[in-house]
Amino acid sequence: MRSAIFLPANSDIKSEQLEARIMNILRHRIGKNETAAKEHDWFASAVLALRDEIIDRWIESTSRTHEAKGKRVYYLSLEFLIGRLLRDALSNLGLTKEMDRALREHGLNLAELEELEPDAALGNGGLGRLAACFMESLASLDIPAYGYGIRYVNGMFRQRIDDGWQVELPETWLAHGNPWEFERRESAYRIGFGGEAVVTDDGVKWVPAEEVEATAFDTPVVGWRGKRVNTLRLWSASALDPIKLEAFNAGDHVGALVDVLRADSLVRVLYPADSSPAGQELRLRQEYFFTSASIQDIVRRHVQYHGDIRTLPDKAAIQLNDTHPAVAVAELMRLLIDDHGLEFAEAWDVTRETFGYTNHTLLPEALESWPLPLFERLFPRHMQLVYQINSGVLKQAREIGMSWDEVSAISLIDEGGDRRIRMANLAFAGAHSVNGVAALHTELMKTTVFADLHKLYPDKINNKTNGVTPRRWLQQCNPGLTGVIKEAIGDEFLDDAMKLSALNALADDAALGEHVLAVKRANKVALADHLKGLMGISLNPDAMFDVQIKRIHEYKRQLLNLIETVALYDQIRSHPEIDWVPRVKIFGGKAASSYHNAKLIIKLANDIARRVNSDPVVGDLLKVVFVPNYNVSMAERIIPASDLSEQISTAGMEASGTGNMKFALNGALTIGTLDGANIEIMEHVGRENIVIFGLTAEEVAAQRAGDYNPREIIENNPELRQAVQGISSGVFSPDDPKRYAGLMDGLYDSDWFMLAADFESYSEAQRDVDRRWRDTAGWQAAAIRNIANVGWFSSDRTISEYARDIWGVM
Ligand code: B1H
Repeated sequence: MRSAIFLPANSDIKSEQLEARIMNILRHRIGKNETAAKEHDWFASAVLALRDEIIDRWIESTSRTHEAKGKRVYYLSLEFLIGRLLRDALSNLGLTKEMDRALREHGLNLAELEELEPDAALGNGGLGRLAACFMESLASLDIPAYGYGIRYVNGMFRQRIDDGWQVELPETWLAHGNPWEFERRESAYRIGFGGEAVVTDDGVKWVPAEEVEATAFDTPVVGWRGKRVNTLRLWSASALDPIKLEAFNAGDHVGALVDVLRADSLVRVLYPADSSPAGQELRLRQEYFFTSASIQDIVRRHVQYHGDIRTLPDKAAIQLNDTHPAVAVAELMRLLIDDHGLEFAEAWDVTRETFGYTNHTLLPEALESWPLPLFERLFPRHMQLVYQINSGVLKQAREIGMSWDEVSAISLIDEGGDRRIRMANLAFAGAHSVNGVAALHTELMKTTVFADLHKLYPDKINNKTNGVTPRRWLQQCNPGLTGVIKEAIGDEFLDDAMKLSALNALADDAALGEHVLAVKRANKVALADHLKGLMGISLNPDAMFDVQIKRIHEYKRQLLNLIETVALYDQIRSHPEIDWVPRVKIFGGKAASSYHNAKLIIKLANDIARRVNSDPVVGDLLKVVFVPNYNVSMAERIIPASDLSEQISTAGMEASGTGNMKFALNGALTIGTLDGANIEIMEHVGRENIVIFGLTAEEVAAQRAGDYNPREIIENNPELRQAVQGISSGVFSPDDPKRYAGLMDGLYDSDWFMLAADFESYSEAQRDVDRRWRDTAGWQAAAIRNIANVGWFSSDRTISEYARDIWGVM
């Protein structure tokens, strides 16, 4: 890796200096004295004091890259699910204790102040959180990088549960201002829409019908030990003409503001769809808006520092986070050809060498495609370029003798029915690297959705198994466990998660097992206290905390978990005398606003909870909790307090999963299918330290293609039948007995997600979990072996692989 002159590894600023800074800021920037200061003023002062420390490192990092004339990585993502930043920045700078002390001088508590920070929830789920982990790892590995996205005014909606139903409320994370961001008015670009492509003496030029301005807001991203501070650049939109005075003076006061509203709508709200695209025009406009601003920014920077645009691939690696920014391929081509005068062929080489594309899902409904007439209306020049790119691609395909079917599968334009632009095909063709996010997913890319493109470009597809940052997902969220690990193996693992493997030698050490157990129990008590305050429910911290937290989606099979919960409930009621393992079943997650079945599953979880939790026969043996408004901060509380991690998607459908990695890192055992990264987790922690059940991806495909008969399975399994019939007949919804009839009918009739096929194996696996739980020492040893062997799932490893194989920066 590059040599570097770092500022001191851990910041050597003292708590007295920090305190002086805070008091100075409170007085001179916030404009209050100690008597007048409210808690938000203290929070802002603490952040600003810390920010001063960050800025020095930020400027130092940036000038280091300038001087080295180094290559930069650009991560384009419509989502960055960051969460809170205060604890992260303090911890990465080694200033947590100093800040704690400084605040205590004034009777303040750091943990309480941390709670005032809203989650920056500019993402839906795994894809957005991965982008946030990647940003942190890029800085930690001292790789010069920019994240590019949208500064949504309203991020992921806040979920309220009203009478068991999800209600979506706007999340106003910017209400108290955002002390982390810097507006960069000098970095502004015009973004066009519509109009026409005009032929001039100087070549083709796009003359848009509308234009908005994109302005940059920069947030510093602090790497581990403050090594490097990178930039997350989020774009906001404004009208070129804030008010149409002519219209205003003519009395049309609303019409005069229409440009402002139109610009504002671009950055107003994150589309709350996970793993399924929201196919509206506004979404396409959002995609182009942030992509164009980012590409213009990258091109401007390159020309400014390096002169010749032809050397772009030597100095810039642009990674497309799924197809949401795939229009970047056409946008860069446009700038290279129309603005910089490159020939098409030359521009195409530069483009392909610059871009990499990451695919995150193979769900057919999730593959983005845009109606051609819409695309052409908004981007007439890009449309021409897409045609030109396509003709080259199709020519190549015909040259190697591909069949008509293969050629039409490769085409960037779907000619079946209404004509549509296939964004994945555009990204595939326009990138030199196309990667999946776990080994199985990457193999399935080659054999299913991208089989024909893979045949044409056999060297593009590669695997980069996802990872998570151990700073946030171990050190910060679980200081207790971090301390126990330090005691046991020293602190090398803080800098290299692979060093956690030293715990293997101690896995059967009784003392370590007890320490890990004690930390887990303390975390469970803390979670139980929190949920008591939040929901008024009392949980027994000695019960097994069995957790499924993630977006609600049928393929993730929360419904399988719920049906098994009902089956368990029925059994406990029939045999309350058996020594059942007490369980707390914890669910959390948001449903896309328009996803009917997902919302119904949330209601079912709440209906089951109400009935089970008030049943005196089961008492403490079974509790069901649906935690409202699951988000990053809630994950940071729940994961360290979990015993069992539910990763039970239909095999072949979860591209990777990243929650699975966080749970294992915090010593939970996984019950899971052979899907996504679960497979690699199993390979790392060992088959004996994970509970695997269910069909393989191949078996799922075979069953679907064959004569799969869920009705027969349900009718022949008395436990399953009773649970399904109970739910279907209104046992949990006496107020509306037919509420779940349709949901359950779907299982009998088609069961696309193979719940019936996997139920028996899942249920047996759960009883196997019970048996393991009764052997406390054995459970602890398995938990330690999980922690010891998931260092590989650090996003530092993932990013090192991207850096080496795709970006050429390490
Ligand atoms: C993932 C998405 C996604 N895959 C469309 N695809 C979206 C698709 O708003 N949209 O239109 C938003 C998100 N998200 C997830 O990515 C996978 O399901 C996970 O398995 C994976 O771990 C994660 C990160 O790679």
